[in-house]
Amino acid sequence: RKRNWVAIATWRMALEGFVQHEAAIRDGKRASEFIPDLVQAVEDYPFYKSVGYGGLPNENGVVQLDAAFMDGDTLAFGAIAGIEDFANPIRIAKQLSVERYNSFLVGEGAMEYARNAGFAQKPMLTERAEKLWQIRKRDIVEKGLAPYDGHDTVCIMAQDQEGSIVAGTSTSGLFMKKAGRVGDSPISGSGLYADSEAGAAAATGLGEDIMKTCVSFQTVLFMQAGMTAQDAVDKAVSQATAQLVRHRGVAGDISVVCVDKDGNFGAATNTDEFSYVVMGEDMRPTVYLTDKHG
Ligand code: SD4
Repeated sequence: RKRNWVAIATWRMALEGFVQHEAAIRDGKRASEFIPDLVQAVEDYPFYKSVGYGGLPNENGVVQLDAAFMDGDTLAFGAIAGIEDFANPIRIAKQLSVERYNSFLVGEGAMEYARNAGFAQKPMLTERAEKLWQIRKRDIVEKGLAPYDGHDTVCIMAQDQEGSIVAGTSTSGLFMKKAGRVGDSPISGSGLYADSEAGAAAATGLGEDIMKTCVSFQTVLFMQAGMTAQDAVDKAVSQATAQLVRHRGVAGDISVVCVDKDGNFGAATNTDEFSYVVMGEDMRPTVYLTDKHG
């Protein structure tokens, strides 16, 4: 046993997956194996509107999903974007992470790869998501509502007993996004980053602003420089927010979770409410809430 065990996930919706897979994790399952399991639990759940099955569709009424996987032992990184009708984007991202080339595929090419590799296909638009899409379309016209709203990416990361630090993300992106729009979630350093020598971080919020600030990479760099998880994430989120405000006058929602190699976790947000799930050595997943005041 080399290091302290710790896992953290964005949003309360990750909780059931932790409970479901707790026994296998307790038995010593490695992070590279259970991170996809935990992400898949969220992808499979039909009532989470922002990830996987039941995720909200784009402007054209089509569900397009982004996902990424990073293994901090080898820096293996795999991602897909704009994929339609595959049940578990995280599994495809994980498989791509071991490819020497072509580790990030989008759209048609990603789907061709996934079909050839035999990944499970499934119509991902649910009746409920379609109904919400119809309502939103009407509201945008009648009430002048902004299309982009209602988006919660799942990001899960852990350090296991051997000291491997692994992270995964999966999302349907922004509701009513343009066809082909890619968010931060599958982009290294923006949506996630993991390095077993330092720690891991991942983000949820307005992808367009997260990409502008590479906030996940910044959080890991702060940990690499010796900051604890919480100090690193506090500084990275406030710095990114201030940078956006300075340059653009406004900053979108940014929430980040992280773990450091000493088994500490951290979470920070520039929003009014951000929930996350933490599991430590006691193997009891717990939901926490934070806000922009810490
Ligand atoms: C995106 N960051 O595609 C994602 C959406 C999200 O909480 O996380 N929302 O921009």
